[in-house]
Amino acid sequence: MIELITHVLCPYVQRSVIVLQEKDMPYRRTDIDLANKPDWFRSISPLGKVPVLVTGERRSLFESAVICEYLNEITPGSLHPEDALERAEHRAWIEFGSGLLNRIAQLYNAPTREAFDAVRETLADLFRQLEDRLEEGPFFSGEPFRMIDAVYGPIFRYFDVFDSVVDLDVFREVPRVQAWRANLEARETVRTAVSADYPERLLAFVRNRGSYLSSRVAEALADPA
Ligand SMILES: N[C@@H](CCC(=O)N[C@@H](CS)C(=O)NCC(=O)O)C(=O)O
Repeated sequence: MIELITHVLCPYVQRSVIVLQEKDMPYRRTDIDLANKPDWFRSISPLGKVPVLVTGERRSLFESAVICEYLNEITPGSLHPEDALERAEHRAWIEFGSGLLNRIAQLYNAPTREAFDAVRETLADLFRQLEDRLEEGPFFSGEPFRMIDAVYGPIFRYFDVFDSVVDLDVFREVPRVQAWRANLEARETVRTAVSADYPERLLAFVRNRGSYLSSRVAEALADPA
């Protein structure tokens, strides 16, 4: 049985989980504490990062993009387009998604209101660029659900939680992005890639960053009304 070494909040883990679920692959999930990494984890994760996939033969693979490609290749059907150029484009926009994740980390770590607003504007610009690339839904390139959709589900999930405490306003005039976001949110494999208490856990994590957003989360939690 395949084992995936995971962390409850990690968006790169979520990509791998979504692909496993899209491909109907049985797997076992082992959550670890990244603040207190077990010794066995260090020996299978050269970069000290999750996800790590441990195959049935007990061989380990690290890096989510590599894991997702491997899972896609060893199972029937492909989550990538058949056309080579289209496939390359998808991979390019997957990389764009990783850039978005770095910006999201900058957002929740921004120490001041000014720094926070600057990252917010950058994110709004990035989503506008994405809007220009999107075609008719429901997914990135229509139907069917692709690997790239597995990458953006976890990205949009952050905003579902952040929006509950602060009006970020990063999805301005991007109706196709908004529709894509809603369709991913409704997808069973995307929804179930995290546990039911993910929003509370994410808010607790952000609250402890000592950042501008931490103070907004603290305010919201103290007075949910
Ligand atoms: N490029 C890596 C990024 C994975 C990554 O950054 N994982 C984070 C958690 S989301 C991690 O394990 N960080 C190590 C740490 O916090 O010590 C991938 O795609 O798998």
